[in-house]
Amino acid sequence: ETLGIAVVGTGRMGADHVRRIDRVISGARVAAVVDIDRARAEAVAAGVDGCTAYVDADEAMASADVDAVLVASSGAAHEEALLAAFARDLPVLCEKPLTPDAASALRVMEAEVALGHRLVQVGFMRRYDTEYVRLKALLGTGQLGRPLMLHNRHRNVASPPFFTSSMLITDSVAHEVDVTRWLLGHEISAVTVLCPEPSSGAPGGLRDPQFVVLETDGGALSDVEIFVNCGFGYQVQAEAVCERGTARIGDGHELVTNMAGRWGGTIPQDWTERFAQAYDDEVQAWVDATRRGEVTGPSTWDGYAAAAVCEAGVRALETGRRVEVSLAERPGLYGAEV
Ligand code: ISE
Repeated sequence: ETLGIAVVGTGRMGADHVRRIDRVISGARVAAVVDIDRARAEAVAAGVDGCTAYVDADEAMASADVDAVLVASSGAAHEEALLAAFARDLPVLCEKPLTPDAASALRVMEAEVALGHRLVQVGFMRRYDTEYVRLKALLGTGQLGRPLMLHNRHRNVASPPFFTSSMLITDSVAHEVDVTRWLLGHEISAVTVLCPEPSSGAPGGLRDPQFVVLETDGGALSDVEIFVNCGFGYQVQAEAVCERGTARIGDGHELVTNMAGRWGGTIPQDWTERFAQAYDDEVQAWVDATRRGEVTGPSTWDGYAAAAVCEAGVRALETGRRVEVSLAERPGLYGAEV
């Protein structure tokens, strides 16, 4: 049976997911869209057969057409939407961040644990990107030996007007926090943030770029250059340095052109382009698992751990100090694997 999905939030990511569910993936349809801006919800619903527009998420979730929820509203609105979905026992794909801070993420996790079964997959889409998947598989073979360091570069063309210095960590580096935990199978134990004199291309007062160092409980280091006003393109690169070799992804050398005395390629301009395949596979995997009655992929624990690390990161940015991460105990519901 086709899965009826309510998409909560019809901004950039929500609208892209509506298009994806409607036109790209199989086994699901967009039954409802929700937005506090009624006109925006109605405009999106008008483009999809059999889709109803709502202003209130709980009302959409009460509809008999809705079997599952995709939360793509702003991070601050996630907790309320998640708890509403829990009250109706509806499976959820929740865009990152799970919630904006560790305390609210912990509340969501405790509510899911009280239900006694998983309902949430967190939208850390890089875990579905074919390059990251290959890197993880290679590290898993042990051929390169034990990973010692990860070097990450994360560049955006320009930051949106509402971006703050701490959002470089909570909104952007959140992805490297997740891939570091996932690739290495370690938790992150401490964070240090160093900043050069900001780029003249950064909007007034924004600490951009930043250099973030993550220490893991498995004795590895992961550094992140986050630069959200680089101006030239969207780049996400990672290199694992291991005892017997290194492995690198994100160079974007798939298509190399020779022309007029130069060689080169093109750089994507944003994440919907760079991670299109990852998003498609992520949402398809979520739909397939949901139709089988399963919940897979990054969990509420992963969302909570990312929130706790990012919160420590923001304190490290503000104080200029190394800040240790303290995590709650990992509930049995989420198994033993990082
Ligand atoms: C945005 O929210 C994302 O999730 C993108 O993947 C990231 O590159 C960007 O920096 C964030 O603001």
